[in-house]
Amino acid sequence: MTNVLTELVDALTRGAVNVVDLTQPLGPATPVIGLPPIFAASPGVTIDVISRYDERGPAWYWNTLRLGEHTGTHFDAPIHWVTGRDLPGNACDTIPVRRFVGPACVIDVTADVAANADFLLTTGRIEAWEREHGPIPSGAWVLLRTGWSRRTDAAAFLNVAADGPHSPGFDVRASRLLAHDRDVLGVGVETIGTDAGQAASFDPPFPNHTVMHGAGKFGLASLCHLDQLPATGAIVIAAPLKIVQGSGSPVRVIALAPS
Ligand code: 23J
Ligand code: MN
Repeated sequence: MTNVLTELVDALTRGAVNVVDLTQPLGPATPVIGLPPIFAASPGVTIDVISRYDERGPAWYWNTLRLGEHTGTHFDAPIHWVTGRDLPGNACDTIPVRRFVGPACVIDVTADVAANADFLLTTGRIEAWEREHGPIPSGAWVLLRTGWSRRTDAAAFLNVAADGPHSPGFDVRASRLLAHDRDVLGVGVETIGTDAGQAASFDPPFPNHTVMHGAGKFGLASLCHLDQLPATGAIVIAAPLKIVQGSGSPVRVIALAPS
């Protein structure tokens, strides 16, 4: 007897399917988003030892964690944004688990971002991608491959200038196309957040958060290894911690990809 799951296990064993880690390490060196100073800031990561095979606990090692929900590779739930505050199933503990698994559409704009750190994905680029790869299916993650995760130095990753941070993102019309016309699960990015670095001054401010979360869609930030995924054909698994009324969560994002 075979079924799709025994075939999957067989494909994993044969190496026909790879498990790709799309997650950045999470620790005290993890950079956190800098918002305009009039807004409250998220803290960095603190890890304190409770015991480490010592007088505090002779046979066990464990730590306490302090961190913001939106730290490192993380999930954005619709309740994160005011536009999604009253939607059903909008928080980490109430989103149906079915929505934590979906196909990936990877849009590669690495060359554009190398030339312009403020690059925004446009509807035209999405439509050009669809002419090559087919329509973005309902329930897919759209992953914006920018090469930004190669910026391993925190200052280069945040890329803050006198006028604020500079990093790529989405034109508001692209966010609307993906959320309203394609019914995606959400968008995933290699940058610190799913809006462009300069998005605090856009109209509306933080347009991707505004549109996606208002439509009940998700976000994934600080992804890596998107260059190991095909444009279509991979499956993303991204399940946030079941934080009661959580607005987001650090997450281990993995993809199943054909070898
Ligand atoms: C709060 C305010 C603005 C932004 C963000 C959080 C994020 O990017 C986030 O992690 O959701 S842009
Ligand atoms: Mn976030």
